Order: sequence, then structure tokens, then C-alpha cells
Amino acid sequence: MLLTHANLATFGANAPYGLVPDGAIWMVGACIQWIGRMEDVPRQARDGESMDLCGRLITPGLVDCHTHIVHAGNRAREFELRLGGATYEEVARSGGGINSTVSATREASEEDLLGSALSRVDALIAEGVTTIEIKSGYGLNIDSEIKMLRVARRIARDRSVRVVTSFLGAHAIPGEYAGRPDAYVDEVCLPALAVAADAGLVDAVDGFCEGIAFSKEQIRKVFEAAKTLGLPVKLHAEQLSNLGGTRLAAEFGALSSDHLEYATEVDVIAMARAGMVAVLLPGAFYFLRETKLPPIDTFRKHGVGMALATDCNPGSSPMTSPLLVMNMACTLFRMTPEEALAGMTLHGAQALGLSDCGKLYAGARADLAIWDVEHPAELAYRLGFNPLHKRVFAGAV
Ligand code: DI6
Ligand code: FE
Repeated sequence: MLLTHANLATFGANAPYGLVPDGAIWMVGACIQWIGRMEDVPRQARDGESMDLCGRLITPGLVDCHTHIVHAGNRAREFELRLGGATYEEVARSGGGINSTVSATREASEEDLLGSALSRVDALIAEGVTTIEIKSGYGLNIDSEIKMLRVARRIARDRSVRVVTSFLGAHAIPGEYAGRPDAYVDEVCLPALAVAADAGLVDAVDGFCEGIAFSKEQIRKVFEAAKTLGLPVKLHAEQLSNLGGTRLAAEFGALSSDHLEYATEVDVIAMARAGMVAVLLPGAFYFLRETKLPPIDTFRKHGVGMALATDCNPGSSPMTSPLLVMNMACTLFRMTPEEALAGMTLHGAQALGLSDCGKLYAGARADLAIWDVEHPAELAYRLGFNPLHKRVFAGAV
């Protein structure tokens, strides 16, 4: 299949967005065989099927590299409480917060979890997403963590989307272990990780390093276990305070550190040295009405790639719109529309350790988003409008 007369956002160094005007993409099987200007299309490519895109924009398929999209119930009541003055941390400490989603998720059947997750996944797909990272972390016992990860794998079978899983057993301390986080790590988190990894359900290991969650020492234990299993790590760090989680993650050569509102230049330098990606989550920043901005200029200064993601979860970011994330990254974080698009494609893929997607080049997977826009800045510019024309997943339109 040959896609013709499209503007291509390749992120090459030649132009802003790596924009190739009046370009073409030749797909063979699940891959991009050739990409370039219309006048250079190879002869064999012209012999097969083709689709005229009449000047539309092609970007890499979007990558949502941080989601908690598998969960049961919702936290609208907690939203009301917070608007009435309670803080996110107060709600969490009074037994609400993450633990209320844990109760709902433990009770839900695998079918129900799958059904509710698919409706959210469909919203992402409708905006051009082709790769989704999905975390566990609302089970917090062995069976329920496994259940969540099985649902994540089933999503990839039920929809034309690529799923990358993260084990997030160190997300919160469940009620039955209140005040005993070390016992939880030893008796539940580490054994659950071993079982899940053995079942092939884990692509990476995540944690939440925060006053309301786990200390650096507890996360270190989880990371040591990941290392023994040969799994890459990443961390929710520096979201509500600075506990040094990012520097710990850097020590383990993590893929990314996520949230990062309270990260310092020392943290950013450690990330740059370790080749980590900064995963920024403007939806959570907005929804929790945070005021401390992540150090965007410092990431730029040290060349740390900035990825963007929905953080889709019921407590701090109940959102399923990558385009709105891009808009928020520009309006709230002052990222440029070009950085926002790279954040949802190129750097999102990097944050997952994937090199075959997130960028348009010969040899990459043919995961594409085709947009009814003239200029890529329009993707971050509009609110509540979806200009997706078509989505291509593994070469299938
Ligand atoms: N940080 C977040 O933003 C989500 N998890 C985390 O560690 C929030 C999860 C929730 O509130 O349910
Ligand atoms: Fe998160």
C-alpha cells in the first residue's frame, strides 16, 4: 500500500517537525518499506495499491506511555471532596484515594475489568494511539495484580493496539498492611512480581516513591528484584515532594522517571547521564490543581527527552485524550507544539524502550496517524476536537 500526497512529520533534523511536504509512505506488510518525497517514489511502489491523502498530515501513531487504564469504579465523590478543600494526600491517608480503587478492582471480574478498560482504550484509539503502556497497581495482592496484567494482555488481543505492561505492585500500601510497608513489599509485592514475570505478564517494573506510598529503600528492593529478573525499571517520582526517587531510578538505568514536578537540576543531570526520559503528565497536574511546574527548561538544557502521557487513572487524571494532553503541555507547561507532538510519539516510544515506533523511517513499524490538518501545530492547538482521518496499525488502515 502506497500513501501519497501527505505532509510527513518525521522528526528528522532537516526542518521543524522533520516536515516532508508532499511526501509518500510505502508500506509492505507491517513495516514502512520506503518514505520520502512524491517525486522520488520507487517504481515498484507505484505498481501496487495506493491511497491519495490530498495533503493531509501523517505522524507516527501516538504512544501513550503511562496509563492505569485497567481499573474498576470511579472517584467522582473524591473529586467533590477535593473541590471542597480536602487535599489528594488527605483523601489517601483517610483510606480513600488509591485504596478505594483497589477495593473496586479486587471485586471486579476479569470480564468487567476488560469491558470498562476497553471503552477507555477505544477513546485513545479514536485519537490515533497505536501503543499503550498499562500498569497494574490496583490489585495489591498476588491474584488481583495478575488479574490486572492478564486484562492488559487481553486488550492487545481484542483491539488493534500494541500493549506494553508495567508491574506496579509498589503503588500503595493496601489497608491490610497499613503501617507495615516493608512487610507488604516482602510478602506481597516481590512474590507477585515473581509470579507475574514467570507468567510472561511483565515488560517493565514501576513504583511510586512518595510520602503516601513507598520510600527510596523500599523501591530499591523492588528494583533489585527487577534487575535479577532482567526487567527494565521506571518510577513515579518527585510528584508531590522530592524524596530522591529519580536519582535512585538513574542508578538502576531506568527507562524514565514520571511526573517530576519537584525534580531539581541534580535529578535532571542524573537522568541525562543515565539516558532516561522525563515522562510529564499535565493531566494529573491539572486535575490535582498543582502549582509547581516540572523543570521544563532544565530538561531542555540537559537534553533530556520529554514524553507526554494521559496517566489515565480514576484518581488524579481521569482522562483519555492524548490531544488534550498535548494542549495542556503547551498551555500549562509552556512546551512547544513540536515538543508536545514529539512527546506523544518519539519520546513516548523511547520511554517504553521501543525503537521501532514513534518515528517515521524506513524499517519502522507502519503505525501511523493520518490527520485532517494542514500544520502539525493544529494538533495541540484545538480543544475537544478530533481531526483524526485514519489510523494505520501494523500496516493495516
Ligand atoms: N501517581 C498518580 O498520579 C497515580 N498513581 C500514582 O502513583 C494516581 C493513582 C490514583 O490516584 O488512583
Ligand atoms: Fe501514574
